[in-house]
Amino acid sequence: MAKVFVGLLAIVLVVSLVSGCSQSPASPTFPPPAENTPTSPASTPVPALPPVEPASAPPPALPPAENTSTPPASTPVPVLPPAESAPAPVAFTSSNLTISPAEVDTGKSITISVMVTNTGGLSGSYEVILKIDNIAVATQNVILSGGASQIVSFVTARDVAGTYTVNAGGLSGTFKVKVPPAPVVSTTYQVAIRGFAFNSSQITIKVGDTITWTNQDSVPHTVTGDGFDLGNLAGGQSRSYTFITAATFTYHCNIHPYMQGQVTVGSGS
Ligand SMILES: [Cu+2]
Repeated sequence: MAKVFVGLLAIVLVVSLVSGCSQSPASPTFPPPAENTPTSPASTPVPALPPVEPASAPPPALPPAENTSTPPASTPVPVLPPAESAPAPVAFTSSNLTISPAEVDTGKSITISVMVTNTGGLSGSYEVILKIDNIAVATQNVILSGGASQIVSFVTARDVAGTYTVNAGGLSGTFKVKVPPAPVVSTTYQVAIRGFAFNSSQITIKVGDTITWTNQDSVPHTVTGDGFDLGNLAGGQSRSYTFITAATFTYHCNIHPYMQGQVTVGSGS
């Protein structure tokens, strides 16, 4: 009989397992098998993830690529030697600006000079520009070997009085142009000696003026004054005297003292 019960139990168990019926009292024993099924499928996906990581291995491969690219980048290094072979580029400086004379009459020449130096090691050219009142009026081109200097000169003139600014080769200065003093305009006055008298016995002149006396009589007369004496003037003879001092001069004829005259010399403003 006991064998029969065991056999029935076994059958019940098998039937319940096959049917998957949870209503049987043996259901508590099912959970373990159920757990096994879920865990095993879930565990397989997880291992699949690690393979993804190997895919990230390519990055390590990139570095080598970079290494190969860097060598080309190092090619600029060869460029450095050429730079060393050109250590003395052309470079110009200006110095010693001179303006002579610093003050001049209108229309007179002014010489403007500047020293240009090539401070570089190579020969080169430089254009010196002369500006007067910020307007370029002349240029000169100089060619200098490395370390050489040259004085560049300009000559100019201005017809209008005033102060002018100069810029030559970047250096600045000034010069002044002034109107020359008005030329002294002198006048020559005529005084006749006629009829034993000085015609225009009183005359007013200015410094620098000249008086010419002419003896129109047939007898000699003299023109004798304070500080001047023209001596004897024969009939028809003329003599002149230029007054250079502002003053009043009286004069007479030594032969005929009653013949008198006066010259007033003004400063001429
Ligand atoms: Cu006289």
